[in-house]
Amino acid sequence: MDDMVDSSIFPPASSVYGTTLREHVLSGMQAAPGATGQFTSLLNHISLAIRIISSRVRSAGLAGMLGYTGKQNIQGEDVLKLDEFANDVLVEALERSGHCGIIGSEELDEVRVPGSAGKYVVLFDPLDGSGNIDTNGCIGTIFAILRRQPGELLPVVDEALRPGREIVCAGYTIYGPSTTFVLSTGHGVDGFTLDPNVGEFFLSHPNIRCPARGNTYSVNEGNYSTWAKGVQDWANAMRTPDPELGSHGLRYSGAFVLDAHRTLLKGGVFAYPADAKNGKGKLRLLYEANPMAYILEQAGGAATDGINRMLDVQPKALHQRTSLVLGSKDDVARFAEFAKRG
Ligand code: AFP
Repeated sequence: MDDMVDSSIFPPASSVYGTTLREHVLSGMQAAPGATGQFTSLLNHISLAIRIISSRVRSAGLAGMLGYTGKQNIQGEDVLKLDEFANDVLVEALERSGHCGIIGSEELDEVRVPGSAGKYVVLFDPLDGSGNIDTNGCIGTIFAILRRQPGELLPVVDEALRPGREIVCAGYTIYGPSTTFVLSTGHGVDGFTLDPNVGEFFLSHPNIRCPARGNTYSVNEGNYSTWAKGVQDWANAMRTPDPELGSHGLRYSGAFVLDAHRTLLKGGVFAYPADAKNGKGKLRLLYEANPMAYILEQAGGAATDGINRMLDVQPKALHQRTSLVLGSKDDVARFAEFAKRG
């Protein structure tokens, strides 16, 4: 008997292979009283969509997926072929899951209502930073999940127009040198890396915490002349070595998902303030700002519209833009001090 394996006892997963995303999500479900498995299934569908997108991104140049579709989205932006592909894959995965009642996407004019009675609302930016695609730069996917409001018989757009504090799960993926999946279901933040040979995400960054202060700032300084005076003063302060805070390096990739990810891991601050061209800011409240704000807060960081907490903003429109400042608590607070001066 001694040499027989007791099949009821798994060896510690780390002894042979790491914890998979699937296991991680499942163990969260088992710990949640009354869980039905629908949320787990929804996340599994999202994870599959992400792996399909990742695979296509990796071969984009070979698969004829570079360049534009010739169409424009509701925001008047030219739609790239990969934008469209990523959107279609996510929409299909969510529809097939049977658990998503309302879909909102940066690439869809209106919310989509799958024919199911799914109890979740999923909002996403299918391919963030898509301006980087044709130059082989980093791009990513960002999403947020909310529970549909109890008692609603018919899904309505208002179910998508809810403040970020009602999010129950948010995540993003970076299609970079490796494919990274960062996820929060409201109990901290964990990061997973795709093993492309196995086709699985493995836990690589458990319990991510954003440092209270960092030594980089991330902003499109090309917009300097069109910022409010307070924001200009902030940028000047960041450029100037401070006796107490030291000096700050500038890091900006043009892909929000990457700039936010670096800020989450290493600390510092990312800012996309309003400017003359983007009077209300550029980033999308529902598809970019809120999911990332949720993740930053879950990791001990902060996110604001410059002054006020991002997750408390009441959305009024699906494609609403916002100014956004996120990162280390102290660095986000420092931005607000300058912004309040006008
Ligand atoms: P999309 O690629 O999804 O349209 O988003 C691009 C983006 O909104 C965000 O990823 C960047 O932080 C930001 O634009 C870059 O804007 P600038 O080119 O104005 O700096």
